Amino acid sequence: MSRLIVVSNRLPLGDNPSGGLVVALEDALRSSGGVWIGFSGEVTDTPATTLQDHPGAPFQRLSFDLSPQDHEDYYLGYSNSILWPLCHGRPDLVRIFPEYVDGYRRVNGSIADMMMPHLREGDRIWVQDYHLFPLAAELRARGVTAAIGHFLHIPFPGPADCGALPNPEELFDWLSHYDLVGFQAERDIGAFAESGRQLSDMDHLSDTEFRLSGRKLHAGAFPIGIDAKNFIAEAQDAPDEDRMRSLTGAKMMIGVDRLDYSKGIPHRFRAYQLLLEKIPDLQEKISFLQIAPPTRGEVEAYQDIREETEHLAGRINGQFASLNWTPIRFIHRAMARPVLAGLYRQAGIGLVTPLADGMNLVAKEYVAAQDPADPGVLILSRFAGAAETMTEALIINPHDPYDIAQAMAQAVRMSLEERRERHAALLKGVVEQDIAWWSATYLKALDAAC
Ligand code: GDG
Repeated sequence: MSRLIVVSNRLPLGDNPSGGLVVALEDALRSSGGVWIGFSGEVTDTPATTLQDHPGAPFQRLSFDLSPQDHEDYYLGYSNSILWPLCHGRPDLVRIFPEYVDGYRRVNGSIADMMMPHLREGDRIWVQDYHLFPLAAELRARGVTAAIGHFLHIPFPGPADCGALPNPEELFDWLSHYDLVGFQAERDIGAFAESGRQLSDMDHLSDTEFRLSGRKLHAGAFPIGIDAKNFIAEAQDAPDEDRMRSLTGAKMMIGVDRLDYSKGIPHRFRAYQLLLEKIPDLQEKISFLQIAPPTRGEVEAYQDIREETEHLAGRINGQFASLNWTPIRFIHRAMARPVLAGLYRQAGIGLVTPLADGMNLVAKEYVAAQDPADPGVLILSRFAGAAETMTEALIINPHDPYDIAQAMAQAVRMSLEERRERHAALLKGVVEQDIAWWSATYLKALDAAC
């Protein structure tokens, strides 16, 4: 079997992997051998690269630091102030500076330089996510002929958003050097096909084959999953947080998201406010726990979303709280994974309302964590990639507070029989298309594409 080279923005450096994606990529590396390459997380004036053996496994980890300038231009700049907002339909939040484009090209070129001595004949290279679009082009320019695949974890932008890039033609040129481009959902292939048709010389050869800048490119949808078996076990073993229940005596609704403007957190707060106004009987019978750990705090748009969210939570609590009931608890820090699993299990409603999202793993974790005998109800945005497969959830339009509030009321009142039916169907999908399925399916398609 040929070796696997994984490149991702962040390299997990601990000895005990956490999170389904890390486990899956490590498993793939373990069975084929190879190297995992990524940013160490260190921003320093004297950036270094470090090669380490992975303890007890036949692969190595190659990490690189970033200079403050590269971190600003490549990571905070082009990746998170241009690509992220555009891929999530927020051109109003884009900040374009020529240094960002240069920095993005520069860092991808340096990563390619750094990789060259570690590549061998017959390797397969799997590039993860939007930070690294130019990597295949950079490697090809250095003579690499290996199979190179890309997987995009976030939505692919449609023509209007793609057109707001400072360099839309270059994006398609970068992509043309991959053998396989993987997306989360069918809708992303549609957006890719349409944007490519309008903004580049791309020809559509078949449902999954395109010709771009004279090269043939395969595209496919590979919906990412979670480490379902482990997550189910973790939720079953989680200590029952009786404290939560006795504090509220109410049905708990949970939201878990990085505090990102794409996740629709203020929209769901407003919907909850509407619910409490329109159906006062539900006051004190429902409570909302929102966990939203901080992320990318250096980017202005993230400071704004924090202020908006805290303000709304305060206003709703001020309007409705009583001596023994707090309508919203908003926690702006990360919880340990087992605690999270236990909280999902206790929550009668899982609220996942992004305005745009590649997949959304929280939706899958919530389903996996439920007690099948008495499961909770998932409310899911139609704009999450997960909505393509998780059709038994209550699917809502996250821009419409009436629609979300109506789904909340429906969830509170849903019969046990209906909850069980919906949950059984959802769980089947989550278990069958788990993270191991995802990586195996992608790598098989990469082999086939070459
Ligand atoms: C990107 C795409 C795509 C959250 N808070 C805590 C915590 N989390 C964990 C969740 C979940 C993960 O973080 C978030 O995953 P999502 O999929 O919801 O969203 P993104 O971070 O935006 O991920 C997304 C994903 O990539 C994979 O391809 O699905 O669309 O945007 O696992 O549980 N974990 C812990 N404490 C927290 O407080 N331990």
